Amino acid sequence: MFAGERVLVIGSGLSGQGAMDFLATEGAKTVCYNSNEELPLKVEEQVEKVIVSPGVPLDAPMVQRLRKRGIPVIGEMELAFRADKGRVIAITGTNGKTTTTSLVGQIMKAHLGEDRTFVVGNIGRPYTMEVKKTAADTVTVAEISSFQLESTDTFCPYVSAVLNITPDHLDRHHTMEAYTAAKERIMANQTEDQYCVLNYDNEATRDMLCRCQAKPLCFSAEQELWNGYFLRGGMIVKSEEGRATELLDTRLDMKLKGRCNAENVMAAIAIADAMKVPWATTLGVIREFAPVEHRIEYVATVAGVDYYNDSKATNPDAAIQGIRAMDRKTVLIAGGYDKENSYDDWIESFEGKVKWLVLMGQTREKIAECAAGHGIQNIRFADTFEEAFLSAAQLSKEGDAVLLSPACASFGMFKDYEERGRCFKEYVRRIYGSTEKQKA
Ligand code: UMA
Repeated sequence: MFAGERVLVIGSGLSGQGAMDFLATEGAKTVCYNSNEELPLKVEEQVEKVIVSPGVPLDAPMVQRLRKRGIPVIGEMELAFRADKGRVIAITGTNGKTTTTSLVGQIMKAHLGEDRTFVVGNIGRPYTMEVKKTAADTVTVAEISSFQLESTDTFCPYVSAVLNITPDHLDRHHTMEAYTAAKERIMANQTEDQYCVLNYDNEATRDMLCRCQAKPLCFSAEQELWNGYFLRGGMIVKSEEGRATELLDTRLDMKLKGRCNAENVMAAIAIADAMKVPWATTLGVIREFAPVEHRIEYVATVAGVDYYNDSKATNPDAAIQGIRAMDRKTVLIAGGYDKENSYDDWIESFEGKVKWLVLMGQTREKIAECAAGHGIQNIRFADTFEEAFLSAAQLSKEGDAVLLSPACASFGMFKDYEERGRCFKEYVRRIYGSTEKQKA
């Protein structure tokens, strides 16, 4: 497909490396640059195709200059898709896509076998690194971000899913319309013999129904659907022309907790159904599927407050994912060992959700100063982890979340992030125990 062609790969991260290796095996002549680097005129003049990494915006001057020259620009995702020999399941959404993708990945592995299922994309494994292994009987489960969708062209999954769309990444897409349009590209090329899973409760995704060419499969946590998957008193139900079948009890049959996870599970069920996976396989995997420990891990709901353990967020980048996953007012516990990171991007990602910031450890002053610079005033200091926890519990109200997502290493306070996470869960269990006693 690329033999002998001169291809420029922009971005030298994971996707860039994947694309370079893939293109080398195709016999292309590749060069790799980051978009802030000077591209020699000779290279610019000779390039025949351009592959962009997801982190590189399409309005970056380098990309625009190459486009003006009429050189085709596609993303790493599109590059891999064109070489996929099997069927593709693609999952996007503002929240829940990693959980849903790994759950669907496990369901497909249980159904087809480990060697016939590939889990790729935003979840961390570049698609180009796996695509050479695909065959007519394999399935690729891809988590796709709006960044990756923006640079697609012929991308057309057998099953697509848009879990929800709420404001995010506006620094990159500028408007909600542009962000939504990027997400909608997931189904743009689909046809009526394919499937598209949509969240019926979310306005933006419900709106997509009227533009969807594929067979729509809807799920709802709020209302009963004539056709689709919905919650009835905690039960996930499938309805066909009003005929309802109970599938599983979210309270008893799932290790994943919370409404968001009920939605993720309904989406996974719809996808598995479209892939004709037997119910026993799908439901068996869901029953056993556990969230990753210490990574945005739901712990419990105490007095109407949801507690999340994201102790694994030992740097600001990881902590951005933690706060992004919260869909409500949050009391955030952060701080720890100083790795001399910058906290600006992380604090900007709070987007008004953090009602109190409880800070501990060596970095507390530094974070507080940075937060104050971004207009955050509700800050509390704690001398110990226990004090931080108790203050957070006290500052939260019914309907809020308390999130431990420190953005710093645990060194100096704990052996490692796992010990910090276990300690947090222990504190949650303690207050859970005492409120249960009070109720009794
Ligand atoms: N770069 C430029 N110009 C820019 C920005 C970056 O040249 O304007 C260069 C950097 O110098 C660096 C390279 O691009 O050399 C990094 O590329 P990248 O930012 O695309 O990151 P990758 O390492 O290729 O990782 C990407 C995804 N990252 C982003 O979308 C930002 C990873 O998602 C994904 O796991 C990986 O591909 C494999 O598919 C991460 C992410 O943060 C988890 N995603 C965002 C999110 O979930 O919110 C969308």
